[in-house]
Amino acid sequence: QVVKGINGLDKVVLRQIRGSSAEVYLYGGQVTSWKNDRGEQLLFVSNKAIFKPPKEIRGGIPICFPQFSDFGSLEKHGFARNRMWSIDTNPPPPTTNSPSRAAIDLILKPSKEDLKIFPHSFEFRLRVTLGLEGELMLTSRIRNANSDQKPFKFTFAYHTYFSVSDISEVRVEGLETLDYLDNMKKRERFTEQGDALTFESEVDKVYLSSPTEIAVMDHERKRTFLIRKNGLPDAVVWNPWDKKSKAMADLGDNGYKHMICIEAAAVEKPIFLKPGEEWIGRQELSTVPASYYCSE
Ligand code: TA6
Repeated sequence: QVVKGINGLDKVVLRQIRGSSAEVYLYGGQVTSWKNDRGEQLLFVSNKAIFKPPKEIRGGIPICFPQFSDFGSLEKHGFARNRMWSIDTNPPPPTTNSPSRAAIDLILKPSKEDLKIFPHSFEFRLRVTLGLEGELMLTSRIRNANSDQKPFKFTFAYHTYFSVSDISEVRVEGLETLDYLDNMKKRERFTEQGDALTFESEVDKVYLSSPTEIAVMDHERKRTFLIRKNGLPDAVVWNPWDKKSKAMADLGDNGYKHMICIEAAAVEKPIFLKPGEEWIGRQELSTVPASYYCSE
């Protein structure tokens, strides 16, 4: 099941009978490819991405855990994205027994070094499932495995980079009129206007208590991405635009034009887990032709 990817890093390839596929690197537990049944790549991975630990992979779906961004004392976005995950040999039972199920179960437990910076024993089980129609589901189960009576808290995001033809032509629906924290303005709280989001400069916002469905419309490709989330109240929207792009060696000067990050997340209110408790956070991605989607 495990094959060699870039720089000899282990990866798992999921394939569906109708032709869709996905790739998951054990490094970071990171999805780095999601293709539809026509073989079109739906996720953005920078052509300058560095597949070399401990550098995180720029693109796909990095997992931010146990901390989103720098909302805490850990390194930015936590450490799950630059740890080596393992295949879970004792995964939770599948929710469906469908013969067409293509899935992989990974697990991350803290190393001794991790426990020095995050002194909590946890078990993080990640299931990546590719559905018959090419939909991509990520399910995270995080359990407090502390043997002392200590609870712990964390923040989380599926830092999903969608591939778009041209960021200036993209519209995002589902976040209108919500409150958000603006990372570019010291995380001050604002309220979004009533219109769908469009992009003409850098954006870095955390939308609070967002609906469970968000749509990303790519007019040029006549494609709409649907993001459905569960257990993840917030939604992050990020595009670095030209200046920040240039400052990031692994994004490439024009990388920003072809990506938009929409991230199912739990940021504003950290998740608390008592010993033995488990949290589940899901993100399901699918696509529909642009004309099929109607937000009303
Ligand atoms: O999710 C948005 C964000 O937190 C931004 O502030 C931006 O810096 C981005 O993530 C990328 O972070 P990274 O550490 O991967 O360069």
